[in-house]
Amino acid sequence: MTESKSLPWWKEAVVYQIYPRSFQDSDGDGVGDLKGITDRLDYLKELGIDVIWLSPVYRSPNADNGYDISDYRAIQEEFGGMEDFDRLLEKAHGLGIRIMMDLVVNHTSDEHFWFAESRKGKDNPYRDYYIWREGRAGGPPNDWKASFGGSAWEYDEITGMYYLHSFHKKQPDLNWENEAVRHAVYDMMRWWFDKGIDGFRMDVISMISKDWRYFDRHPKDGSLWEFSVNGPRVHEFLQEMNKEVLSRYDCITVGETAGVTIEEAKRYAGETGGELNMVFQFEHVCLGDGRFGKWNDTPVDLREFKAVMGKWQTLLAGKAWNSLYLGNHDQPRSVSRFGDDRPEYRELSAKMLALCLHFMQGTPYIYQGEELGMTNPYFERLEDYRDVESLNAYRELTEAGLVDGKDMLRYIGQKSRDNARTPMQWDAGENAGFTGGTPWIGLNPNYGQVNAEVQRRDPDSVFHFYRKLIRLRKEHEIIIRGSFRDLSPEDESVYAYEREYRGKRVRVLCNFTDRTVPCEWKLLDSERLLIQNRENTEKTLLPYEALAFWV
Ligand code: TEU
Repeated sequence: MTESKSLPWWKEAVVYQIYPRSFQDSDGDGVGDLKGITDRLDYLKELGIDVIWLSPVYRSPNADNGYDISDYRAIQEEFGGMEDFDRLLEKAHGLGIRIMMDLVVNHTSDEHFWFAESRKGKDNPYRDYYIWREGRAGGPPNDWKASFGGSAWEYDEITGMYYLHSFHKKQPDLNWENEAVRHAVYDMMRWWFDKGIDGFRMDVISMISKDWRYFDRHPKDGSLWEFSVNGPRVHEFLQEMNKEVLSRYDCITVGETAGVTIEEAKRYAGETGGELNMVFQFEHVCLGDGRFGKWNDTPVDLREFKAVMGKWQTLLAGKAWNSLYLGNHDQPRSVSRFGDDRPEYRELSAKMLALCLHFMQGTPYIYQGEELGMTNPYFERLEDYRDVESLNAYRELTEAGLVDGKDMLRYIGQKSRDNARTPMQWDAGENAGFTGGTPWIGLNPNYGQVNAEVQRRDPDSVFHFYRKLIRLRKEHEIIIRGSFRDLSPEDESVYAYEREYRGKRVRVLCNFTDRTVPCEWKLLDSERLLIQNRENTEKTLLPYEALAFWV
């Protein structure tokens, strides 16, 4: 395929995800807000990112921290007003930073006007905006289970029927088979684009087409995923969305596509266009999942990690564009999950992970605090957690006698979504500079040592290491355009890979362990060096040593 001279801007961009609730509070209510983000734009400009992905800021009753939207055209009161959003957008654009919103249209809140109307009666004009079915034998229509536990069907006494909810019962699934729903969504998207936003991250977009052939088939594990990801009409819907909306704007789009395969990704994010720019795959963050999903403390196997990352690097090349991430608001902190968050290794392994990811092909996504090496907080009491997914799982698995309470608390400490949702650590002052009030969730106790103020002053910090990685991506097109080759897939300690472009090669070596290991791949000529996280002039890799160099 002939190579295009210039690439679309989103292929050269670095995206920074903000979870507004936990980023910066400006009015002392203990919850982050839009003005707080605006006040911190200079920090993001210094980091060097190009796009901000804002987790939902729309009006919501917060059953799922904003992923349950009651008004797509209004701002969540705790976050401020539309004028605050407009000011954020204007200042971000003034700094050359684009804004990507979170599009949550697999479901709404049950407090959305559409659902309030839909449940009023079977002949209400909005009835078919949602998915209603008669119960069976005095119970739900079938045994599909919701992602946050329990049945995926909720009984509604007004019309004596059940509605489908893939997640919380306050998040009724929209009926995408209904053309009126689709066009109402497209109208809303255009409304936001016409305000000047630059794109959307699309929440569980692989789930909008349910596969009704499985309505009566008993699910393997009861999970709704089997019947709702990559459904029969999902590509038809996204091609329509692209035609009606996305193709009319110079925008960035990324689909959150749990369950996506390489073949499906080529359809969602194919280079020929027609649907989305890229997708988030989940294979690497689901490594180690077992009988109870992620609820375990199984460590990540490096060879499995390399196999997944290498597969997506090589099999999408030239056919679809990769997104690159290790963390987000749903995942544990990446340095705790994939690195080593013990104090002596936290910074080194955070830099190693960053180097490993940012030298790969695709658009990198940095989750707030990742650029500081923020870690899991390991709260010791269940009452310190807020996440509905964690709390429901604790109750469901312990009450069923499937998991011991102490073990489950340990698993939550490892995998809860709250691990990424503790307040951003700005400084060593009160509440880490996040709020002058009582934070909605506890802080990580290590904020005195791990915070932005300390790291902005330290040239060897994780923060400045990320700044350098972002700069290198812009200076060397081999990072964006080069091919990928894993040099030693079977090595249990080191991730060694190369990028090649127009006869030039860059080699990346990352020691994922706390042991010093021999490394024949290493060249010692400092002239070739692009970046390293620690000094070492031996043909070895010290604990969590990482470097990239010209070959
Ligand atoms: O997450 C969808 C999803 O896959 C989650 O179930 C996630 O993988 C899981 O929680 C990890 O354990 C999206 C949003 O990112 C999430 O915050 C929302 O809760 C969910 O959709 C419903 O909107």
